[in-house]
Amino acid sequence: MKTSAFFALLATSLWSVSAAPSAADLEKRKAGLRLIKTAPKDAGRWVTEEEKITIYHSKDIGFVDITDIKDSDVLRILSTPDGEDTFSAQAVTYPTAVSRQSQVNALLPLVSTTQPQSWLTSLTNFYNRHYKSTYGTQAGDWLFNTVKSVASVNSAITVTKFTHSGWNQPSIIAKIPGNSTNLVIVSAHYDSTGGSSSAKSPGADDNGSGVVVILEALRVLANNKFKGKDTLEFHFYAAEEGGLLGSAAVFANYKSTGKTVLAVVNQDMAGYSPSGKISIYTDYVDSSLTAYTRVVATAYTGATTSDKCGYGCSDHASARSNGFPAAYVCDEPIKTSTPYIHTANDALSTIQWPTILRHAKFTVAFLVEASYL
Ligand SMILES: *[C@@H]1O[C@H](CO)[C@@H](O)[C@H](O)[C@H]1NC(C)=O
Ligand SMILES: CC(=O)N[C@H]1CO[C@H](CO)[C@@H](O)[C@@H]1O
Ligand SMILES: [Zn+2]
Repeated sequence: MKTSAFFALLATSLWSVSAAPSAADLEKRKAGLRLIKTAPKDAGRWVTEEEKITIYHSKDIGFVDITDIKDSDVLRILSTPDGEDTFSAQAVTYPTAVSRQSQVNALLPLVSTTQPQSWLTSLTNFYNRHYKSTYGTQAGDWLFNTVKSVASVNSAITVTKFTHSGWNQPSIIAKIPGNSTNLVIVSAHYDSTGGSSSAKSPGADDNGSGVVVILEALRVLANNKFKGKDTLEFHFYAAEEGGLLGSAAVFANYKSTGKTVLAVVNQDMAGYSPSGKISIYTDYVDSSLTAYTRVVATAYTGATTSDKCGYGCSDHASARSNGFPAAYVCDEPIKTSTPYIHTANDALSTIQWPTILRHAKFTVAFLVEASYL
């Protein structure tokens, strides 16, 4: 159920970033610097690619790279404090209860960690998956071929590379067509970061875990020739660690081509949870979709926790800033989350497989339920 009241931006006296670059800005661009924002009211500062890692990632400061964002609506949303939203995403009415239990319950026993263990081993064996390194590009080729092979059991499924300008690592999109072209999207980024662009960074939990979770959901739905009312997409983003660059390009494209998106559920870390509960984050997201996501997660995986992760936390911010309803699902509240993030110790051995299983089951359940929105 949805109405397509696209992008109802209300005029207000918002502080905003100028979309027109000055001559001095063009010089900085030419020198290879990037303009990043760390908060709604941060006008942005020019940094090197290396400084993104050494100054911001190392202190867990979220940021959005806005160097190439030209859309003034997007810049306005990125400059609006959380909770002071003066825009609404594509308006969708979400159910308050689950309704596809028999279909979901038939699929959940097919979800397993066998393939995720093998995929995450391959992903973490790349020395790093930095979006500008050759390892990062090789990881993209491996992931593209793996997604294609998982999808190949159902010829209705398409798998495409979304190529980016400025770096070689592609984003990858798998699509299970439904009766309608309206989209329900689950996403994760597959790039990783360590202490520098050339440092070792296996990125097991951050954020290889999200990748294998949505890939396992694709495997189960593909094997069962699942077809819903809405079209399902699985997005594997490049360059999240560069400041949400891959997802920004994908959603800018979806906005400019007028796609109808009913839901985007992003998962970044999905493999380390001492609490044993899915955590649904509540800042810089669509509150209605977040409530619905919690309904589905609770129905199929039990009690959930909540937290906030701040500005530029992960790729759901790109969906939201382009006017699409977005939610963020994580493995744990920040305080008790993996201590190994963004280091060489974010290794396969720290992954808790029951957590991966829980998130993969949630993803299957969400996709089946939401495919009838
Ligand atoms: C899709 O359309 C076909 C043909 O009209 C119909 O049989 C099927 O039930 C529809 N599926 C869903 C999930 O709406
Ligand atoms: C920006 C980044 O490094 N990626 C994210 C991976 O997941 C964690 C937890 O969800 C985020 O905090 C990171 O920002
Ligand atoms: Zn990360």
